[in-house]
Amino acid sequence: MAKKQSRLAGTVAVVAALVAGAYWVYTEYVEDGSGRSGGDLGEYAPFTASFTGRELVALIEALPVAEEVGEGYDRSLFPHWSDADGDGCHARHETLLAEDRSESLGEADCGADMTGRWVSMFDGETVTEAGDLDVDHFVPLKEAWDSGAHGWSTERRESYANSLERPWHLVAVTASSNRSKSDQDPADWMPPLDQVRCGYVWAWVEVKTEWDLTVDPAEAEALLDHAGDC
Ligand SMILES: [Ca+2]
Ligand SMILES: [Ca+2]
Repeated sequence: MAKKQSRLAGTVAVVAALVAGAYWVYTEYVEDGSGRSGGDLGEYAPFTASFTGRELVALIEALPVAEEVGEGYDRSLFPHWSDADGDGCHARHETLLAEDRSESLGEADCGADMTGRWVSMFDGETVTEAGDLDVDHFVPLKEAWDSGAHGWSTERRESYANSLERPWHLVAVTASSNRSKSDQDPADWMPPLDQVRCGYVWAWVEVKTEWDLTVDPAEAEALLDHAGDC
């Protein structure tokens, strides 16, 4: 009888250890953020991203914090839209071609009246007429100006305004969501679609990092706040 009880106790202890181990792995996974990093982003965004919450925090903390300039901006200081590769299709239209999901558009269709299928990452809406989309500068031109681009040459500002190298630099979104964002940073505006919030913060930080832009104190705090949920 005593032997049977001790065998039972041993089994209980092994099961308890397994449960505790599984719980530890689970919480590490969730706290790490790796469970959400890629998420559903590809369904909504024209790019995918792979990062942990900790990596995102490290990227934010590496950005220099500085007050914004707040004066001197004019949209015309960032010439756009340009056709850098001279193929007759400018950056707005190149972005629309690249982000089309209908797979029916080719270079020959480049133009203002394209019909295809786009998913607007800020609000998740599907759009079929190019005219209903704005091509958004992920980090708005005024935000870029205020956080470093005021010191750039016109050529560099033109490169920034028309950059096609990263699929998150310019994104086609519904005109209404782009106008609600306007030139605000994540301290004042985040996309209404919950699923893309971590990816939104990540892409924002990528642009700021790549282009040597600063973050203002309120923006840094907001970015870290949001990253805490990723
Ligand atoms: Ca082109
Ligand atoms: Ca800012």
